[in-house]
Amino acid sequence: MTSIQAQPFPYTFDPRRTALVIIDMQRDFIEPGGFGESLGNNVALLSAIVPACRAVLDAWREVGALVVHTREAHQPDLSDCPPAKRNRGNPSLRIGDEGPMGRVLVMGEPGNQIIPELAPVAGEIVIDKPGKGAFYATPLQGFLQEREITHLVFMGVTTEVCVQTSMREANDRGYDSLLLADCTESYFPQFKASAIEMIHAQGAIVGWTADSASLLAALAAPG
Ligand code: TIU
Repeated sequence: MTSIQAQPFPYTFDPRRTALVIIDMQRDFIEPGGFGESLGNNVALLSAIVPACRAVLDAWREVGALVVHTREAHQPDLSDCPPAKRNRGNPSLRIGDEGPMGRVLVMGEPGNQIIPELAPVAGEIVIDKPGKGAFYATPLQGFLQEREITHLVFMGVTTEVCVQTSMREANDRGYDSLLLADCTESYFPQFKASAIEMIHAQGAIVGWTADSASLLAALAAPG
């Protein structure tokens, strides 16, 4: 077992039973011209976490533990995109519209791909999810059960939307989850800070939070 410094108290896990879950590090959220920018957001905030995410991903791959990538992605016919989601707000580009990186949030389009720095490699799981949470309408729980995974370490975007939703879904399914605070970002810094507090408040009501340095130190320590 490995134990690392975390909030509100140390997080203990067995890497063989733990998956690194990277939420929606897609061009649509991180690069100009995608869905995130079409909602009126400054995407530069999000790209700042890429080096920290890459360092964790490299260390995790070195250990040989499971990696899961998610993408917020809809079928080309939008049959899995409720009108309530497509019509929400006043985006300059709606889901399914043709944008500078192809059709927004549609599977297979250039903007829907994970950024090259964090691209999946053979043996890693890639989950296309139509909602904010990684478990809703996806095969994720079955894949984790097959591999006897009990703990999840989260990174990705955005903290208070898809990351927090996925952690709450994981919590209700019995997983012990850790969020790496410097490997997640929001278009709204105050929402990131609040989400992190909400997650570890009340004795880890949703899960734990820690800086990636704690995890990297533990993974590098001789086992
Ligand atoms: N992946 C994810 O968080 N989807 C969003 O739409 N996030 C926003 O913050 N808009």
